[in-house]
Amino acid sequence: MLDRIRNFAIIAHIDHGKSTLADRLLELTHVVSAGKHEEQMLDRNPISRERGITIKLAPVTMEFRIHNSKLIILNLIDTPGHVDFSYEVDRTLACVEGVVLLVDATQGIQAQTISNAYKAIEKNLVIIPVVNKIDLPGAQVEKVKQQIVDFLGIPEGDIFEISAKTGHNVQNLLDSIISSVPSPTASKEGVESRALVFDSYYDSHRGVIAFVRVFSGELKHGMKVRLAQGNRAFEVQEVGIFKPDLIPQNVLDEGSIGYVVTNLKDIHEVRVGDSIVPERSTLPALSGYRRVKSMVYASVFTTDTADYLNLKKALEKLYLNDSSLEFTPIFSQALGAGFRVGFLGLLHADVVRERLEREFGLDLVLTPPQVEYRKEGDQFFEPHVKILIVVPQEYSGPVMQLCEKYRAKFITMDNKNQITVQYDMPLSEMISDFFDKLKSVTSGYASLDWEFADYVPVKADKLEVQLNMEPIEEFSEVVVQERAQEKAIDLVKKLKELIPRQQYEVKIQAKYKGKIIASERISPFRKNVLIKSGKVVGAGDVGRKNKLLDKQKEGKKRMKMVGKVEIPKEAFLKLFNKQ
Ligand SMILES: Nc1nc2c(ncn2[C@@H]2O[C@H](COP(=O)(O)OP(=O)(O)OP(=O)(O)O)[C@@H](O)[C@H]2O)c(=O)[nH]1
Ligand SMILES: [Mg+2]
Repeated sequence: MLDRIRNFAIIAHIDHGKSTLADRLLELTHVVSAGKHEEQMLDRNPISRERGITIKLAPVTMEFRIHNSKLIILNLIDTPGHVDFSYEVDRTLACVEGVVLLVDATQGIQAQTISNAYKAIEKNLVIIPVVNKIDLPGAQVEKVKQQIVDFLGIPEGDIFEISAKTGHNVQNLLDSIISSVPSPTASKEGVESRALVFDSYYDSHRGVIAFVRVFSGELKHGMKVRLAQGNRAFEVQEVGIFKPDLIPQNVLDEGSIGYVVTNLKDIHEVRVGDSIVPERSTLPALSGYRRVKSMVYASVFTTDTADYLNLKKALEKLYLNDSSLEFTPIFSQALGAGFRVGFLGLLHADVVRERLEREFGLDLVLTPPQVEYRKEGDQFFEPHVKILIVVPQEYSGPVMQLCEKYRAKFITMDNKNQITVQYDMPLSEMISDFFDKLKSVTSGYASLDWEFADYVPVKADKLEVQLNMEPIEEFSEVVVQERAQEKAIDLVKKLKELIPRQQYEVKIQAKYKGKIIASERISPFRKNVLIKSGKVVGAGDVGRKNKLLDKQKEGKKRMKMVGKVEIPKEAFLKLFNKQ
């Protein structure tokens, strides 16, 4: 049975055509008919579809008969290319024996091509290199093949040239997947069942559904099992495979990829990376994954404070299908009750915000994503990341100059067809406008990959914003010393623009390490709604006069008292969006 199974993934840099290739493979194996499905059909989340990017791994089982002989079962997992979702790639690679490494013929090797290929190499997976999009007029097939030869050290003849769009040469690639991806290795005789959980989601009718790769033994309906690490027992309600919808099966055999309906009600009990073993088994868990960790944090409030509970419910619901989301309740004097939410990166933050607003109809105020500083005694520590930039040689100078400006330290450089350069950079710098600047100094050619490196001691402190001597938490944040002055000046200037005149003078000050390092003032002003263009309106007409005064009152309701200063809610939105 094992020799009929092939488990493989498609990996690549973002947009190089993974999901499009998956479409063609699904057609060739008759899971779907050509022209009868949406493009990139494995991208099922509406935001994924709209933005044209994959944000979740997607498994699917196909069957294929080679040359009228035996039936082969192909388990494909499509992966996201964007760096924020690289954890999905890690999880996928623990379940397969081989990968198709796609490279876009118009782009060449880019940052996630390299980082994802390294992950596959580390796991000793068979790599099938493929140049995609050869149908495009801008395709540079020979040049890109040479890049792959230099990078992987393989003969040029091993590289496939395909068009995932037209399907050109995809049949040959499929044959090669079957012939060169090894079957799963058989476990020793008599070893008990053990399956790795590589993903899970919550179904309101059937409880948690775990995605598994069976490494030994089998799983079937009615088996009494438990989660090896979570130590939670349950009875298997159903097993099945992805087509890509869930299709029940009698049994999930050794080597296969499928799902298990657990009937457990709490997604936290079925942690990704845990193993399912027989209830009485003493087998340890399979080696799982490093834990995901939030990299950037934003405070999230609803514009209407009455919506707080809806926000809470929405976050809890999203969490059921996105265990990388992390949130804790917070309270702001001006913005009310909210949450501090941790994300994998800026794109993840943006996708979550959009889902909260659209799927749950919420209107939100989000502070700009920030990194989390740690403090031991007086010493601050900030997170650093290792970044990898891939860029054509002629841009290496500007790229290196740019990195220096963002407090980055050079690690290494590799100079073959293109430059790949590594830096150690504070995460706070990377999530500022670094990527935009990188794109602009390289005419869009540079690509960037990053991973968390370490917490590093840094001179930093809280930059405290005061309005009329009162500290305002909402505008204050930890800032490194090198950036304190520019940040302070920028912040007080913006606040001066956004805070309307009050009936008394407002002093805006930024305090850092006990000193005021920037300040502005807003002179007092009394807005008289009864005077318009110098003329008194509504004179004599009491009704009109009251209406105007009521309107002013209404407006006041939308104001937030921050300390003793009234600030319109829009000011927060504008400030947070501009930063
Ligand atoms: N002309 C042409 N376009 C292609 C080909 N393969 C993919 N594309 C297009 O490239 C774009 C990206 O394709 P996707 O399949 O979504 O890429 P992906 O690698 O899955 O992207 P992520 O999952 O977001 O990393 C889409 O507009 C595809 O239609 C190809 O062989 N030729
Ligand atoms: Mg995709």
